[in-house]
Amino acid sequence: MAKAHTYKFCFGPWNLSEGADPYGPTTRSAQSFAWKLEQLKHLGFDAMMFHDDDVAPDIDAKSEAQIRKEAKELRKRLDGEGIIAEMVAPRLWFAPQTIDGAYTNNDPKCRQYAIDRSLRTLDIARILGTDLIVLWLAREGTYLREAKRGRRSVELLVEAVDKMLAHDKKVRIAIEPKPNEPMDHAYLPTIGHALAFAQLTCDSKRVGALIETAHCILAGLDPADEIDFAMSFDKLWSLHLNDQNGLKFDQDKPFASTNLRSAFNQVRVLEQNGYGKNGEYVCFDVHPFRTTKAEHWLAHLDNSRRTFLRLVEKARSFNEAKAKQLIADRDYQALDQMVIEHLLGR
Ligand code: XUL
Ligand code: MN
Repeated sequence: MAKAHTYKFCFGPWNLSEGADPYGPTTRSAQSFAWKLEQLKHLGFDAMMFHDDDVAPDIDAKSEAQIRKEAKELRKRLDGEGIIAEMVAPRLWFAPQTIDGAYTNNDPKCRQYAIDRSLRTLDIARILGTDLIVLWLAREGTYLREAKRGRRSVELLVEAVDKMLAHDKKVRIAIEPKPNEPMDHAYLPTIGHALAFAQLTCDSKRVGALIETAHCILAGLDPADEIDFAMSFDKLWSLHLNDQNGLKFDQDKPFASTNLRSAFNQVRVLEQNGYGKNGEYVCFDVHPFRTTKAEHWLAHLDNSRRTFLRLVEKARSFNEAKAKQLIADRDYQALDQMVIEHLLGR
């Protein structure tokens, strides 16, 4: 077990969402961005993750100079409040140009839009003081596979990432895989795909991954194994912990809400691999339930962090010597019960 260390925590403005879903409107009235920033420190979090248009709203209508100016203003505010910018991600799934994909769009003008916007995101990140860009490749896939050629799509993704790597020689790109939603099938659905893809880029050392619990579950994979896999390559540069109840829509439930044992195993492998020792943050990509009243708006973030810290204690107090002995005896029945009783508090 790696030496004990403390974790740093992070969330994004979208994690204080208003409760809208595809079937109904918001259930809480919108709060200002300033309010969201204020809550971060109160909750004991250290950093915020940003989409490009959190920094410069209505970004497509703004000049580069205006975007830089707004990024500088935000940087000043963050410095003043002692908040770190963990990453910036281009929100490439809202614009009319990205209806049929961003980097893999069949229309070259639309692909150019996606690349131009991504390069601006890199400029924003530099101003905010982070070298980490997250790419959730939301619409890089198809509703039907005959609509695009898979191999061509991989080449287009490489081309786009290469342009980003060339634009800023210090930037690191973390791919956040998700197998589906909004697309039927996404092109980089798992960590294995993301890390294999990195090898095709012009500077594979600067292309890594971000793991989200719910996305692993949607791919039918074990989140703890995905974490171990990425960390075997030193490529886990960020983390979105949450939970997910089976193969349904992306639920972004509070961490451990569905599967406490899986959450324990995720924390245990983070501990074993020393996640966070190179400055990585534990981010919670969680949403309040639609039913949540405004006065309980922050509870899902506070609870996720509390649960995480309790599970760190559980990982650190797990009787590893006893587990090793049971493994040597191949007494997995006893090992199973030992884990259950440990989580139950005995
Ligand atoms: C989508 C998702 C995004 C990314 C950031 O499922 O998880 O919120 O984390 O673009
Ligand atoms: Mn996420």
